[in-house]
Amino acid sequence: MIILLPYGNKMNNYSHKELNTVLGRFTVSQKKYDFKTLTDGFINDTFLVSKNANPQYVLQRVNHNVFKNIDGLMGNINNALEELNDPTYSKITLIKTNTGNTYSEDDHGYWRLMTFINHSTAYNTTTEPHIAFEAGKIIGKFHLLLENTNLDDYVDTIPRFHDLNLRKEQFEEALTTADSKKIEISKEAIVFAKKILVKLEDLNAIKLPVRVCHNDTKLNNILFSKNTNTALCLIDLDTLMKGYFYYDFGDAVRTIANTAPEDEQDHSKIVFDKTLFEAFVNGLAANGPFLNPKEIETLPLGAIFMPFIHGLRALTDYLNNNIYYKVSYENQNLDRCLSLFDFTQKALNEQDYMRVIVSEKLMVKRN
Ligand code: GN1
Ligand code: MG
Repeated sequence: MIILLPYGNKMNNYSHKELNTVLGRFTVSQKKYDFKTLTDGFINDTFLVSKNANPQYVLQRVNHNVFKNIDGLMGNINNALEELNDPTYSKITLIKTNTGNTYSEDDHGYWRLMTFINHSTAYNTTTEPHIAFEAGKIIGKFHLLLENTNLDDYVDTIPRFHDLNLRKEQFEEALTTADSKKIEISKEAIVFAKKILVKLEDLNAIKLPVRVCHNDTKLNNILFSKNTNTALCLIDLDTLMKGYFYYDFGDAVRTIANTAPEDEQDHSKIVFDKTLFEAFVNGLAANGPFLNPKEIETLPLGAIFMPFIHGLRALTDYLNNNIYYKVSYENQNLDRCLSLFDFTQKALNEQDYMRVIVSEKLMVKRN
């Protein structure tokens, strides 16, 4: 098997000395820190910074190939951090550089340093309704806190990130250039993609309020208290930009109602778990009403839209020979696609059920 090196892999090969030099440009006490590479992300390079085995900070090199507008991205995060003030929301803050900036640039790229919340953890998957509930509660809180933020202050850091027309064009383009063997291997996925693309066309026509969304609300982007399992905050604010609520709903559902990881190869392990789904929706509802009826109507489709669009992007990247996502083996993008498409189908089978649940729990009851 060919093991492809992760995209931009050199980043993970920094020596502690080099990373300490980067840290020296930030306003932290100058000690010799230890670094551990965190490998869960597919885009940036992330390091946990510790002193005497105590985690203190998270250092990140932002992937400039993906995020072209670093100033805009950091500006978005700063704007949101100003609004995310609430006793039940623990936010992560950015540590300034010695020159008062929120990031530092060198030959290797753009670096930023963030505070680490002690005794916190994140989960890739869960079987616990309490975790699903807490995830819903913190996502709802995040949206409530950002409800009145000025949309004009936010730039689109990845233009058309969740635009299905763009993802369709990129997929069709990949089909014209891909290796014929790859097309053959993924032929069932290609047929499925074409079918679902038609099904989701109507979603575009619905007029919805534009909100500042997180746009990557998979479960492992939520931080939990290790002691109480209370959700603390959302992390990874890079894709924070304008969008529709169903994006954040759907991305959470794909990783919470499914107890299997997103590249699970044994599809019998991929499930749409109703207990977890309901716990998640209950968590959203615990914030009181904050969605309009049209937004609520789109949620069941959102729960197929998000796994599907991620599956489609993974398929496109597989056909393009893994130029976007970091992969640890050649067919990982295809495995992610097949698993995400499987969940898409399972969520599609539960459309009527989801419609009942979201309307029962999230619609304002009028007497
Ligand atoms: C990427 O690197 P990470 O895990 O933050 C991707 C998300 C996907 C995710 C797949 C900018 O995020 O959209 O949900 O992989 N981010 C970007 O889990 O493409
Ligand atoms: Mg991300």
